Amino acid sequence: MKKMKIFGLVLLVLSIVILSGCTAPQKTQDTQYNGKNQVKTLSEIPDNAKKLLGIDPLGNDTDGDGVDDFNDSTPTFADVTPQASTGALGFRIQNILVENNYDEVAKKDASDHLELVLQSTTNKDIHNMTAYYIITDAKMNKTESYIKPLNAFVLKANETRTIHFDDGQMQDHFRANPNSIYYTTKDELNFTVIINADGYAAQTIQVKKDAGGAEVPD
Ligand SMILES: [Ca+2]
Ligand SMILES: [Ca+2]
Repeated sequence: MKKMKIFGLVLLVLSIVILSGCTAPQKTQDTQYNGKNQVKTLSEIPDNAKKLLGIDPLGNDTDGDGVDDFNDSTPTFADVTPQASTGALGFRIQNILVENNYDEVAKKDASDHLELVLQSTTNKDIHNMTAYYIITDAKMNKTESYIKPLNAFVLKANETRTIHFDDGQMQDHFRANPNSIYYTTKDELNFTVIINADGYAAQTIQVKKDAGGAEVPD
């Protein structure tokens, strides 16, 4: 599938999803069609088709590698590996959680999601942090990876703060792909997370999500 243009995959899925008006689309170029029931833009792909494709219905570049989903042959795998930031130690990843079902800050239940506790070790605020995480399902032999700039996030001097990857609706929460294997499989998953910050040494952590898991608060 990784070798297959998503455009081709879109057509395959749409042929399943769109059962009416079966006029065969005429391909005019790699990313566009003309005529009835023909996809012209990424926004025209139905959400249920995006689910089958495993991409984020709210985003145009699910994996954050700069290539929009429509033209990305690997829409859930960042083809560009971010260069690790270098410099003095400015922060640590104090903890990583993948099955926590309670949000201490919001004080309410939460579905399984990726969660990191970042600890500043400097007396300066740290801006421009980026998360890069890789999820591997050995059973399915499938790997996804995502580049997520932590927009507007500042790790203040000497503070410890938790960031979440979920629906991204609250402060310090960032959007994760809801159609990721994180949510669509109960296989054991292995995570590697790298946090980059301009001027500071990149930090890496790994964690395993047990098979089964819990996709709803427990
Ligand atoms: Ca992409
Ligand atoms: Ca990609």
